[in-house]
Amino acid sequence: MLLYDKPECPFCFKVRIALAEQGRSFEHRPHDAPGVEDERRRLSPTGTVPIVVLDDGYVMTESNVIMEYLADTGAGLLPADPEARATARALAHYSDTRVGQAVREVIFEKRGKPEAEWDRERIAAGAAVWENECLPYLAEALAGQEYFAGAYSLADAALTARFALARAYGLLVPGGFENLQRWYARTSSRPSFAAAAPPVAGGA
Ligand SMILES: N[C@@H](CCC(=O)N[C@@H](CS)C(=O)NCC(=O)O)C(=O)O
Repeated sequence: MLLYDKPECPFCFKVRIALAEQGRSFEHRPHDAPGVEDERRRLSPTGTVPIVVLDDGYVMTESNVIMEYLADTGAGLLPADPEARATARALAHYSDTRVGQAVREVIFEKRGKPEAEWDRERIAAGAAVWENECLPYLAEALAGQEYFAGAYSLADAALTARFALARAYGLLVPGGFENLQRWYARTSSRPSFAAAAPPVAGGA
């Protein structure tokens, strides 16, 4: 299996977590290596990463298609119960959409810019959605459980990637969300996190 990816891309990060959860080995093709941009455009209609090329040459684009393929062909990413599977998929979708939008506002504003040039209003808007919408919703979704769909699932992989990137750019989980703090400590201490995290989130 060959993975085209970008270290800080949250969609790639969650796929790397899922691959590590399943103990799959893969060859890595960084998005900016020489010639890779042309390959990406040939393999994917949008040119975005992640892209997976299986050993038989089959090409998959879109992170959620890849996550579902991994869940279909390996263990540990979707529970057996149909309602728990629906929960996992719904939370993975929420991670890609609402959580992603909030975190992106902060990251895109801060990354590579001197602090003096940050647009504080944009950062505050992202932080407000994170703290006032995303964290309350997720704390309730997690209530009484160790992982979002009961057992570890692709929802945890997706949210772990978002939370790690959020944290790297100063969006923390404050007091009042203790179950999310404990969940993050739990999920980020799994070996898959160390295997998949980009340097900005403490990885190699
Ligand atoms: N819907 C896509 C989104 C993937 C995406 O937006 N990837 C970004 C990086 S985070 C990308 O490849 N952008 C083009 C580029 O970096 O050249 C998915 O889930 O795979």
